[in-house]
Amino acid sequence: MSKAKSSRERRIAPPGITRVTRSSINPQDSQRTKPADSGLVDDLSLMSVSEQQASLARKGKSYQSSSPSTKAVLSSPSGSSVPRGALGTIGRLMKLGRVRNIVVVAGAGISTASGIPDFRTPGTGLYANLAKYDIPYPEAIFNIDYFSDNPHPFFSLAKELYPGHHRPNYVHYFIRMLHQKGLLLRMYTQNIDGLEKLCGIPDDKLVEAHGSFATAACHLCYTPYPSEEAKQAIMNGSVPICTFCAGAVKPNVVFFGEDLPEKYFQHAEDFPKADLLMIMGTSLKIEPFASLVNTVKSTVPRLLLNRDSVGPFERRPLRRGDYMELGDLSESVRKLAEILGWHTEIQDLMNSHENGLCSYIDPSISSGENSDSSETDSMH
Ligand code: CNA
Repeated sequence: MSKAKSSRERRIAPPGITRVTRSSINPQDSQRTKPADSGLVDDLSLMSVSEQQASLARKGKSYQSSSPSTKAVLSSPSGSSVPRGALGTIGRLMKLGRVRNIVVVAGAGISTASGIPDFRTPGTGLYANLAKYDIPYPEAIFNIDYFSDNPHPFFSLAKELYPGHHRPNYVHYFIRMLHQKGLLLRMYTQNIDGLEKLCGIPDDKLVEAHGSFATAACHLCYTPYPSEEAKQAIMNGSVPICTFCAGAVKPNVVFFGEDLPEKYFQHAEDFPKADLLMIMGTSLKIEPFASLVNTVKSTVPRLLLNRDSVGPFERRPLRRGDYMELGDLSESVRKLAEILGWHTEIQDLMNSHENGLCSYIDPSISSGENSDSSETDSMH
């Protein structure tokens, strides 16, 4: 135990970078409150919603897709019609070519449609169903000290989360379509299920901020361990043991108190460049990831697609340029895809991929191997 602690304390951040570890504590929200000053947001408010809707937005009401207002349409300069509401606003902006560098921030909610429970959804979330793991408190399952004493609860969960059991869903393919259309600057995901890679989002467009199962290492001395062997051991109910120090090996999923992968620090360049932030399926409760959403320019529109309002979107009034569509994520994303005229293309992509006809995807990705280990380099 003490060995584990001292070992972790030896971890250092890359040169010139403040060491950042994963934490469940959400510090004081640092949302900037200065008024937006760009013409872009002015354009948005003019073209997106009626005065009445804008006023509702400032009071923090969400644009429910099922509400009558979202069924109304506005005429665009090109003569086509776009529904009102958050999706209509963002869809229109995208169609006008005003958005070219989208940063997507995602969480477990994008994978629930693939059959993977998230953390916090009441009833179905992992935190509501932890009795079978026999742990004293929910976060223990991702606590490195707890793992050091007893790796079995995490390994039980890992059996369910290991890539290979689940398929990407419409939301993943929508994000891949953003990339194919040349609009995706980067996707930052907290997920460890590997579905982003599996649907074909390339490594250079993806930051798996909480690591992944693609590589494995000793949790004490960080000696790399063959990921396939680790998987086999975990699937067989045994603990993979480090050949160097006999510590328990774990997949390179970032636990609370552990350093985030080096790739995460790319955010310092990406977020200031973003001209649209899409936040999908996350409760924004885990730091430092959650605070990323506050690092885009104050003039940049942010779209939240989630079942409930979270993070800075809980504030009243909403920041100018903040838009949210509350409800089922797959439905919301599908509506946005329809507004953009991408729905059929996404379905075709999904079908061809599912049929194994899509040559875009690297076969080593779909077989669960990983060709990119750079993100875990800083951990060893
Ligand atoms: P969370 O705290 O469970 O939040 C998920 C959010 O998504 C909640 O606000 C839900 O309301 C929302 N949501 C869930 N399903 C839907 C849906 N169908 N439509 C709309 N909204 C939905 O999870 P976070 O991602 O915020 O927390 C970060 C943790 C979760 C990360 O560190 C992950 O490692 C961890 N996690 C990942 C996975 C995965 O990889 N699939 C699964 C479970 C937990």
